[in-house]
Amino acid sequence: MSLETYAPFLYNYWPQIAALALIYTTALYFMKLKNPENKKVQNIKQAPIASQGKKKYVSPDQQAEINEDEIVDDGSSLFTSALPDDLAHVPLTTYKQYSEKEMIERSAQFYDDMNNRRTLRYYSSKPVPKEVIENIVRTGATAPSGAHTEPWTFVVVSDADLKQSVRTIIEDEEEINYTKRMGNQWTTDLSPLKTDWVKEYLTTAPYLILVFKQAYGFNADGTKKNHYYNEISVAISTGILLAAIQKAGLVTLTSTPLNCGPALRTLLGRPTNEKLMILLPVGYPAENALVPDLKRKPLEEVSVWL
Ligand code: IYR
Repeated sequence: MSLETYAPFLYNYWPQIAALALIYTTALYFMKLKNPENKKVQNIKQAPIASQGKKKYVSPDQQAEINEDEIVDDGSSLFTSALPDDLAHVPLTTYKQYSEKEMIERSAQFYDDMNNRRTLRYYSSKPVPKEVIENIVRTGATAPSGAHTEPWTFVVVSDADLKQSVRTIIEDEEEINYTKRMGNQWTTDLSPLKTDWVKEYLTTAPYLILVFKQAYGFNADGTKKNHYYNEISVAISTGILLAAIQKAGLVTLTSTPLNCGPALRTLLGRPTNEKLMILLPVGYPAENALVPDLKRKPLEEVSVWL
């Protein structure tokens, strides 16, 4: 019952077979190294960093944490709309027209208000009425969305312990971002703004609004519901939120805590179809708060008129 009797080929050629298998697995390994894109989800910690050069640089914030834009279409011939089939179409009674003079004044006034908006990193802990924040969030949620799916969740945090937990998660991760992930070009670009991984505003600002996009939703029967254009819908909503914060006389910071999404989502008890897009501390400015003296591009530089 020796190998020689039962598998003479294997017995005679095992060194050659072993060598071939080794060459084959080594070749596979190197081909994978050269072409990592076929990996479905890249681990953010393995992202190529800028200083390593050569390879096309994909910044960590360009890498999706979940596969967000999967559109469900099972080929069924029995589709039902997420909105009621008999949805009424009613007269536009809320529209208000202004004279040309009023339009010019109003648009100039709004530009002036918005042009005075500044991203702020230093906050007072002075309390803000909850009703103001409720109105701000309501305003953000007036944004248009793909097929009116309203694919957003605004998580409003005012609890001191929870704010501290948010801060700990973000500071731990941001330290790695600044020292390892962002790369020299990115940190050099940011250095005039004097930012770093210490985020005091996360505990001093009376409110944190964490804006989540819902990559998809659920129908009443539990099946997946498509949230078309969910990312741009949430981006528009965030813009409106910023305008509402400004209009209320408060300040904020458009913070995008890199690689903290899943940990914050878990901390706040949000489901896996939701992905953190932006975190906005909201409050009054700290006394003597400084802002970088930035200039905005003039109209001629930001627009083309044909
Ligand atoms: N998210 C980091 C880094 C940062 C990135 C950009 I782009 C900025 O404009 C500012 C900061 C932070 O919040 O510090």
